[in-house]
Amino acid sequence: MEYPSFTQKHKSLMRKYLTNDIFKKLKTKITKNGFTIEQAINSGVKNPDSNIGIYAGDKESYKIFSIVFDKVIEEYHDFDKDRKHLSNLNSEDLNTPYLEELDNYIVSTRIRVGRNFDNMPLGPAISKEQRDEIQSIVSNTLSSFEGSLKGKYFSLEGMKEEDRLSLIDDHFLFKAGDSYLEEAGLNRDWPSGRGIFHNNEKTFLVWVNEEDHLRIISMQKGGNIKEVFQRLIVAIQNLEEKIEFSYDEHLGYITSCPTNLGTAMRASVHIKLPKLSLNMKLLEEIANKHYLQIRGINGEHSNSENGIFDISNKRRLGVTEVQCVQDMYDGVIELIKCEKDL
Ligand code: ADP
Ligand code: IOM
Repeated sequence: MEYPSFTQKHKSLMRKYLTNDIFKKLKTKITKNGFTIEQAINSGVKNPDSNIGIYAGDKESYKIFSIVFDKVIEEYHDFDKDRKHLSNLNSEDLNTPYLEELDNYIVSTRIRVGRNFDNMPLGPAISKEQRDEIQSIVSNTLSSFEGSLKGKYFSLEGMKEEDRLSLIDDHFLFKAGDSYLEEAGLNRDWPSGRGIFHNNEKTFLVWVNEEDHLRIISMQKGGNIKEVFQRLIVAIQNLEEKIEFSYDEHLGYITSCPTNLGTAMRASVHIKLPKLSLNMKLLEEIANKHYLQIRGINGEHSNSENGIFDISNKRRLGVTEVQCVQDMYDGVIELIKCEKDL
């Protein structure tokens, strides 16, 4: 196995920290699920524009390949490896007052967490049978949900193409053929074992077997962030009563991409900032100050359209769930103030 031939275009954190010397130390190591450094970095090698470029095949990957993972994690989350991860799911600790004016700017709010079964490899190393088993356990568990969380599971296999495309267009479902996931081994056996659960209002959704075994999502129109958070927390607690998820004292919830470790939470708004969109330097300055990430409105690696951006918390590890949402809210308030002043 040779050191990858990186080019000037390779800009990921993996590329930054995977020196030839480190690669030599890691290239003969293998986890119990048969996952290697070559598989871990394949996405970042084949997709030079990857931001991170490295995935874990299992919890053990974070230990065996720690010389590179620790550096990526430290830089992305601003998290030093001797700190312990902390959790706070109490919505009363949020300071995110809902102001009607927010709805003039915020089109929709979405908060999601990733979760992975404790007793299974992560997506990049999972087998078809294991993936199918997860789908079956999750869809059965969700079928017992009542009240406002009651809904239906739709497997991707057998879903009408027009229904699939309309769920994607409306921002409810993941896309097919993502090249970053493809090269990470996450699209194997597609579409088998994948699907989506949602309630009638499509305010509570669960993705099954995309980048993580589960993505638990709460979303709605407008900017009532606390309401979205509260719904999500109830859903997480209901699921955690039935399924044991992979967790580590230091790394928090274990996820396939190191950006999602910790809370595995991304709290985002789709927000109209037409004036700021003409001054990206200022937009980025405010985003950096509040630890925010700017995405386009069709998911990761997409572009903004008509001055609408996806703004979300960047740090997820070493900060609590409440802090993730607070980062996003505080930054959004400053962005709106700036938009108004322009
Ligand atoms: P993830 O949040 O799981 O990392 P993506 O960035 O790929 O994934 O986004 C997944 C989908 O969620 C996309 O269709 C995206 O447009 C949608 N989305 C993200 N944030 C919001 C939001 N605040 N409102 C509506 N849709 C959103
Ligand atoms: N989460 C993952 N899809 N992403 C960070 C990939 C990348 O840009 O390396």
